[in-house]
Amino acid sequence: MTTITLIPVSSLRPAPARTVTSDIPQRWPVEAIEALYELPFLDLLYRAQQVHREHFNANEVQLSTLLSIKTGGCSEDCGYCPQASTAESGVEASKLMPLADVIEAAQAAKDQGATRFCMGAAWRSPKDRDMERVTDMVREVRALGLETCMTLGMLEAEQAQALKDAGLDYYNHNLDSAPEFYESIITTRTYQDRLDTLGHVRAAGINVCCGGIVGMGESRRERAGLVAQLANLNPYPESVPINNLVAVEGTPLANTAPLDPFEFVRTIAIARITMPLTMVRLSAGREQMDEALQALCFAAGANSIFYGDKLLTTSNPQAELDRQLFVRLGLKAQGERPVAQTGQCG
Ligand code: SAM
Ligand code: DTB
Ligand code: SF4
Repeated sequence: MTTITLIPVSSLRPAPARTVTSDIPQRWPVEAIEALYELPFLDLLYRAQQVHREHFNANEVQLSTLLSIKTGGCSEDCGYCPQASTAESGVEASKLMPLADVIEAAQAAKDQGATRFCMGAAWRSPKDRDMERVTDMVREVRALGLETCMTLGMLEAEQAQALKDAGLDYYNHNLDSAPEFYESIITTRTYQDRLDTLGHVRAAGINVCCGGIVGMGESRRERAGLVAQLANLNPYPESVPINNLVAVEGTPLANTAPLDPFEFVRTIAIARITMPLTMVRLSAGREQMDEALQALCFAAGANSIFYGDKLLTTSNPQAELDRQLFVRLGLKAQGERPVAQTGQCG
C-alpha cells in the first residue's frame, strides 16, 4: 500500500521578510518552493485556497484587456515570441498605433467590463522620441477611468519617471524563467537587465507587474527557481502574470511538448502561497485550456485574467465565452455587482 507522507506545514513557511541588502537569506529558498511542488495536489490547492481567502474575495476576478500598440519586427531574440524579427511566424511589423485608435480600443474594453488596459510594444526598449506618444496614451486611457499598464521592454530611470508622471499604474516586465534556464531562451538581454528595469519601475513608484512563462521545456526545479526569483523581490510584485507557453509556429519553441496541466495549476497555487497579496494573473495559454482547467486555476488562487478576444498577436477566449464561464462558476468581475444579482458579469 502506498503511504502518504505529510510534510509539516511549519517546514514550508517562508523566513520572515527583511529589509533588502545583498547578503540576506532569501525569504523563499528554491528548496522550500520545490517542497511545495512536491505536496499532494489537493493539499497544495487547499493551502493556496486558505491563503487566497485570507486576503481576497475568492469569487472575484480582475479583468485586464491587452492591446498591441506596436507589433512585430522586434530586435530581441526571445525564443517563445512570434514578434521577434528572427521568428518565421508570419506576424507583420507595424508602426506605433495612433493615439485615437488606442483610445477607441480602450473605450471598447471598458464597455466590455475591463477595469485595466494594458498596452504592449514589441520593443527592446522605447526610444526617447517614443516617450511623448506613449505618455499621451497613458493620460488619455486614464481619463477614461481605466487603470493603465504598459509593457515596452527595458526602461531607463528617467523613462520610468516620465511614465509615472503621466499616471501609469502598472508596468509589466517579466523575468520569464529561472536565471539558469533564461540563457537558453534569450541572448539579447540579460537577467540583470530585467532586474535593473524592475528596479527603475519600483523606484519611480509604479506598481510592478512581473511574472514568467512555464512550459518552455524547463525542469520543475527551474519553475521553482522562477517563483523564488519573483517571491524574493522585496517587495514582491503587485501583479504576477503566469503564462503557459503558446507554442507558435515559426518560433524556436514551436515544437515544445505541452506542460502537464496540473503542473501549471501547481505553479499558480505556489505563486499564491508565496506572494499572498499579489494579483496572480492566469495569462497566455488560456485559449488552449478547457473550462475545468481554468476553474482549477481560479481555485488555486488566480484572481486576474486577460479579457478580450486577443492577447498581443495570439488569440484569447472570446469575451462572451468568459462571461458565460463566470456565470457558470458564480464568479464576478472585480468592481462589478455579484453575478447572481445582475444576471451578467464584466
Ligand atoms: N517587448 C516587451 C518585453 O519583452 O518586455 C513587451 C512585450 S512581451 C510580448 C511581454 C511578455 O509576453 C513576455 O515577457 C513573455 O512573458 C510573454 N509572451 C510572449 N510570447 C509568449 C508566448 N508565445 N507564450 C506565452 N507568453 C508569451
Ligand atoms: C504577460 O505576461 N503576458 C501578456 C502580457 N504580459 C503583455 C502577453 C502574452 C503574449 C502572448 C503571445 C502573443 O499574443 O503574442
Ligand atoms: Fe521583443 Fe518582447 Fe517579443 Fe522579446 S518578448 S521578442 S522583447 S516583443
